[in-house]
Amino acid sequence: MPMQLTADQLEAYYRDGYVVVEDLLPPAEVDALRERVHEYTHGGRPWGGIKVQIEPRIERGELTVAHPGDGIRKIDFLVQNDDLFRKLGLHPNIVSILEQILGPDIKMFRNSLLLKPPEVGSVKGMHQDSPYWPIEHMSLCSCWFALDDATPENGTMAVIPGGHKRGPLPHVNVTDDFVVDERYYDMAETVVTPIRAGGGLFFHSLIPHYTAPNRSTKWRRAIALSYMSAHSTYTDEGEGPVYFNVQGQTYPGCVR
Ligand SMILES: O=C(O)CCC(=O)C(=O)O
Repeated sequence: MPMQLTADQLEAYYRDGYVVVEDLLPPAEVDALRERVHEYTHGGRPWGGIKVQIEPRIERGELTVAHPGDGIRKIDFLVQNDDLFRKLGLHPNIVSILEQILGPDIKMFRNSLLLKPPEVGSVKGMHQDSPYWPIEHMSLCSCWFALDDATPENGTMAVIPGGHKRGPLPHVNVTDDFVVDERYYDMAETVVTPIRAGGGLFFHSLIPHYTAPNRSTKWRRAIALSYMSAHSTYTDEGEGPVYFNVQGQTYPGCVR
């Protein structure tokens, strides 16, 4: 039987905007995913349709690393282009939890492997996801899946419990980032969420969250798998992209 949230966990998700679920995948499968990431970053595995972003300080020449793979910050579209990551994005344990939250018709909005190399990975400032995304209703759900033990030292996720109920907050541009205006939250409200490799943080697209820099000597690799109900609508110009279908049907006038 695939994993399910208990009634208490589901209530916590609605109340707090997040829930941590450990042991979504057995260790051998997490090892295989880590090995696959290493093949892309350090082993010369062809990128295919995968999109890569480098740490901005490295791009600007402010920081150098021994190997180019040590400076990668983000890799998009692995679920669409890599067999192991597609299996993860469609994993029954993840999808059955999403079905409890989003209902039976589910599309993937994005998947981004987020890398914080040791002593290089930088901060991702306090933000909500929905203000970045052209999707209504603003109630997408992401599973931030930890490929390494994610700790306060290496930059695990930190959230403001219940902050999703404040609605979309004003964001401002700062160097290399787009963050919630500091007048709208207090850092004392944040809760840091350690997660073991193989576990995930399920979180609402309006919850304010951030990750600290990686100040440790260990990698922090995680993949953000973001899903939406197929009843969602696309709010930018045009019809929008055809999103990766996770399960169920598409509805007229809704995301394709
Ligand atoms: O993993 C990170 O460092 C940031 C993740 C994040 O902010 C997100 O998935 O929305």
